[in-house]
Amino acid sequence: MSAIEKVEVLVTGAGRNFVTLRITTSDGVQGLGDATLNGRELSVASYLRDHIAPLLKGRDSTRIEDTWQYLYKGAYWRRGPVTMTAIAAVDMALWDIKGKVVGLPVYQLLGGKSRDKVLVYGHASGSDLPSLIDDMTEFRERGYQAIRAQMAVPGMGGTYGVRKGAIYEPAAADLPDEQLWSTEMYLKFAPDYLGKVREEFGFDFHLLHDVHHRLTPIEAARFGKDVEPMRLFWMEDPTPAENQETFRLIREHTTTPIAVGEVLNSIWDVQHLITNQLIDYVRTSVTHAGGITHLRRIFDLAALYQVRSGSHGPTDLSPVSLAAAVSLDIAIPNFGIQEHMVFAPETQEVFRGYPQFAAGYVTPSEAPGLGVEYDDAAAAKFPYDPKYLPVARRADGSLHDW
Ligand code: GCO
Ligand code: MG
Repeated sequence: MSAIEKVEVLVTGAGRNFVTLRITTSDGVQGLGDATLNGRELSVASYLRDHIAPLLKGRDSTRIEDTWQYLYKGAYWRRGPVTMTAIAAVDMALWDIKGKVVGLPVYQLLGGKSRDKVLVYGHASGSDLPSLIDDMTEFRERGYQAIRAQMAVPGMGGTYGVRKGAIYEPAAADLPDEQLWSTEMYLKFAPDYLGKVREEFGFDFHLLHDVHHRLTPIEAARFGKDVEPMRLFWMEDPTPAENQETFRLIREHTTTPIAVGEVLNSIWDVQHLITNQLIDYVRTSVTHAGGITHLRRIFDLAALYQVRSGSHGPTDLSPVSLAAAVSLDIAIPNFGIQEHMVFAPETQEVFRGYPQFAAGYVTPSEAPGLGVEYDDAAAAKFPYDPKYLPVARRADGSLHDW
């Protein structure tokens, strides 16, 4: 038996804040797991350090499923982003260790390749139409075959998904940024600029758009109908997903494909959406939805209903998360697309060996395990600095979903 000997929770602010779990076995094999929950990082660090690490010491590192069940059922309290992120980190680290022990990349342990490469989408954005078009041009030139387009709505200042310079969705120290939201203005401008993007670049690439939970079901239905001529690959998070049944109304009105899941954490959170075929893509992330073991279960359920994967993968998840997601993407039969962004230089300094982009696709590392290494000395240069995501308010001052 190769027992778990050491459990370390590593926190760094390398480009963004990241929490990484490192497990070392009695044979000296190390595994990494991503435990980053943007804006609430230290809650997961504490969950791991104070409540999970003592349970792991001495356990058989090869028993991945049993450890998952032990941590899930053993907590008594179920689900939720903090718990599921903590369990995910342990799960990824144990898959990483198993791969290293047998000398195979993790995707081989998941059944091997179902495809040669993993289609990814990049994020183009702009504060106005000319800058969005410029950014789209750049993504096209870099070889992206799928691009998400987001533009600031005039008069609304900054909004989600629009980069400020090189920084994506900058989180704020002290208090969250307050951003204005107007559904009326968004519904007026967004279909229009998505149409202009198609006019400019045509239809020989996939165009995606993130609504970021901002609309009511009937507004989302209207939006979906309005953008049908643009043939989106998907509209993402058209309405908040806590009430899964609410998607039926959107579904009944539009053929625009629907993607949901980045804020959801378990198979039960997406069960109704999937089994009623209310969505086309499930976007739960390997970090926030219980790791490789649990995300595989979600994708297998989805496959029965012709729902495909579309894993969440912004740069507020670490390169370990990307490596784990791509291990699944390459192996599962019902892969759809993978979100992809270029990590900040500081992040690249700390994490090495993660999947790299080439001509529209990424491929998993052939190194044993997940293939990612963590540089402690580099991480120490970037201390953790607490930050918050913004909040959104309507003109009357009331809070809207961000
Ligand atoms: C996406 C997301 C993210 C989230 C972010 C919050 O589609 O990539 O919407 O950008 O806003 O992950 O931390
Ligand atoms: Mg999103």
